[in-house]
Formats: sequence, structure tokens, C-alpha cells
Amino acid sequence: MTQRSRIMVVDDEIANIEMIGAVLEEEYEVLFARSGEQAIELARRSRPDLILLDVVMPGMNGYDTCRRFKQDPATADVPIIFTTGLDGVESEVEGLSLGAVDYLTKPIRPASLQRRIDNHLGLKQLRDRLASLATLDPLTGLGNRRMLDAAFGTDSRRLSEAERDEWRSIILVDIDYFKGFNDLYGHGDGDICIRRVAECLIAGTRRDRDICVRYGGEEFACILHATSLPGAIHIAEKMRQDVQEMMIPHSGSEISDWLSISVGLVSGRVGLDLPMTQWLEQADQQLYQSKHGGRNRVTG
Ligand code: GH3
Ligand code: MG
Ligand code: MG
Ligand code: MG
Repeated sequence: MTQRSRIMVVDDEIANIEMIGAVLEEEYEVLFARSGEQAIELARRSRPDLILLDVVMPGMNGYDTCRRFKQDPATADVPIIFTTGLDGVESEVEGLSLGAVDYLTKPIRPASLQRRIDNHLGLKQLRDRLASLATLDPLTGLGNRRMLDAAFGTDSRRLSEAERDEWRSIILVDIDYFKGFNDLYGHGDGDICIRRVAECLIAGTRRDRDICVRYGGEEFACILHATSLPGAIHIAEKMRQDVQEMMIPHSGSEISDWLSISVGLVSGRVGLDLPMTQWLEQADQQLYQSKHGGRNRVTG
């Protein structure tokens, strides 16, 4: 059975909540909030798929509540439909200008409400799918370069003192003599190698926030948070060993009977504010040292 969508109904009047709830409960999981403040709290905890939002409420009104939802990355993308007694065009324009996907005036017509909810849930699913396709590499399931850009992009928001103080490491990985592998074993087996190396990298990163991306054809980058140089070297060394221990035959390699990787890494404090290109350039220089020094090694 597919999971039911979760709709949050925000309205100060119990009669409205009961009416809308009765309409929706058959098809959706329905949550209720009686005020804007309560809605913000509940949305953070329960991650609704769509929000029905009243405008006139004591305390925080619906417009201010909507602004708060849009400012919080956790709720910014949740579709909001205003359901309100305010039927002036100015009120409607204000609601839509705040980023709501729709604006319905009371009395609500149940059948119409349900169709609109379905339409917006469908659009939201498509948007989510598009966003994930845009940042994923289809061969390995890892992120792609866009995901790396986005991960660095979060630096531009204002960081707390503790965040700026945190160490971060970037690991660059390149498969050794991979052109020779393709020439000998074919592109299909080459693709399988790329996937299996990706698995070693995922297994090697420990924290939820860490990310691994396929950076180019047979090149990968990992961002390790809260990790300084010794920790990063340890992780990179483990990845290198894991790839060797898969013992994927590679007669085209000049340094080993098995597939191997070379690794370059850099570490620094997040607050250094170096642009991503500079982190990557430095890691690339270290990777070059690994290649130059004989491959199948880590330089940091
Ligand atoms: P080095 O040890 O110096 O890294 O040598 P290399 O042969 O790995 O380096 P080079 O960059 O010259 O070659 C990379 C090769 O990776 C070339 C290309 O055929 C292969 N490659 C790139 N993308 C893919 C892919 O998606 N699938 C497969 N099978 N091969 C790929
Ligand atoms: Mg009200
Ligand atoms: Mg390469
Ligand atoms: Mg290579």
C-alpha cells in the first residue's frame, strides 16, 4: 500500500477543522493546528506534504505563518493552500504573493478542495523528483557536481561561531589506469567498477552530513564534516584498502594486479571561507602527488 499523504489543517475554529477533517480523513492522514504558532511547531516535527492555512486567527495570522514556513528550509517547499473567509481580491493576491499555491474562500466546496489538493501533491512530487534527478548521478546513485556545489553553497548563509570553527576535509579519488581497464575489459565492466568504487566510498564516510559525489568520469569527491587531516587520512586510507581488497583483476595496471585508486585530500576550517574551486584545486594537487608518486596511495 502506498503511504498516505499527510495534510496539516490550520484553523482557529473547531467547526472548520471538523468539517475539513471529515472531508479529508478518508484519503489522507490529517493533522490539526489551532494557531499559527502551533502550526509551525507541528510542521517541524511532522513534515506535512501540504498545508491548508486559515488567514484570520488570533495571535499570528495566516500570512505571517506562511512567511515563517517559507523562511524555514524544513518547510519552505511544502505547498500551502489558504482556506479563508477573506474573499477580497487584495487578500487573495497577498496570499498568493507570499508563495501559496492556491487560495480558496469559505464556504469550502469539499470536492473541489480534494481535487486541488491532489493536483498540488502531484506537482510537488514531480518537483521533488526533478530536484533529485538534477543532483544525482544515475550510474552510481551518488550525488553529482551540482550536489557538491550545493553543499558548498550552504557556506554562504551566516555560520555560527562553532560552525566556522569546525574542520572539514575534501577527498578526491581517481581510479588508476582506468583507460587501460576499459580497453581490456570493455566499457560495461568499467561501469561496474565505477559502481563498486562508489560503494567503497559510501561505506567509508561515516556521518549523515558527509557527502560523496561522482565528480567526473572515474573521479569522485567526498566532503567530510567535523574531520581534520589525521581523521581524513585514516578514512581515505581505508577507502583505498577497500578498493584493493575487492581484488578486481586489472591486467592493464602498471602497478598492481588489482584495481586501485589514488587519493588526494585537504583539510581546513570551514570559516576560512575559501571558495570551492580552491579546496578542489588543492586536493587535486595532492591527488597529482599520489599519481606521480606511484599511484594506489593517499596524499594529504
Ligand atoms: P590515471 O591512473 O593517470 O588516472 O590513468 P587513467 O587511464 O585512469 O586516466 P585518464 O583520465 O586518462 O582516463 C580516464 C578514463 O576513464 C577514460 C575513460 O575511458 C574512462 N571513463 C570515464 N568515464 C567513464 C564511464 O562512465 N564509464 C567507463 N566505463 N569508463 C569511463
Ligand atoms: Mg479563522
Ligand atoms: Mg581521471
Ligand atoms: Mg584515472
